[in-house]
Amino acid sequence: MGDIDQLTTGDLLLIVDVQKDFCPGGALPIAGGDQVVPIVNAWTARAQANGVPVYLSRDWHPQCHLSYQENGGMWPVHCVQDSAGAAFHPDLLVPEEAVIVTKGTRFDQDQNSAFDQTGLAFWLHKAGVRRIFTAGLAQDVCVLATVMDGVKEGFEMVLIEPATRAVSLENGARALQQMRQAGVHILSEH
Ligand code: VGL
Ligand code: ZN
Repeated sequence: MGDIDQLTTGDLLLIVDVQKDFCPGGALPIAGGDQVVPIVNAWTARAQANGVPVYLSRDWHPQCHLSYQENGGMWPVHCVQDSAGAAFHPDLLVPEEAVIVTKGTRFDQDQNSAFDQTGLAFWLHKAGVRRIFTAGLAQDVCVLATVMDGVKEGFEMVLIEPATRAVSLENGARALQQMRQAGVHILSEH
């Protein structure tokens, strides 16, 4: 394992769901969601400077989706494909060469993890990625699911904790605990 806060060959930066709907003023606002943006941007710049690939996932639901309250799910309507709210935060640095991972497109189930039925693990293994730095929204939902799947897929997972925010603080604390127990490295400084 390389230095834990040094991006190098074999690393990947995976930014989870930093979309308008998850920020204050959005359809499913997370407190302080927009505050992750400058931290994430600094990591993106660092990744670019070190030749480390940057991937960004986005929640991208059909207009009618099982996770919506109107369909018996637990969330308000959010991240509808091609809607303004589904766009990345306007200040988020999205390099031209960044790879977008679209998830949540199934009508019949949620895909909280960026690995869930996307083929992402296959691709990253093929590309020689061994360690994945993650950040984004929400710490207790899609970041958690993505990080735990990353562990299962055999990647060394690093969470940039200051660049995440939880829907629920209580669940956020639980999520951190769960990740720690799974062997995830939690960076508490940026
Ligand atoms: C998310 C709630 C519903 C997330 C997605 O990206 O964390 N949260 N859909
Ligand atoms: Zn969603």
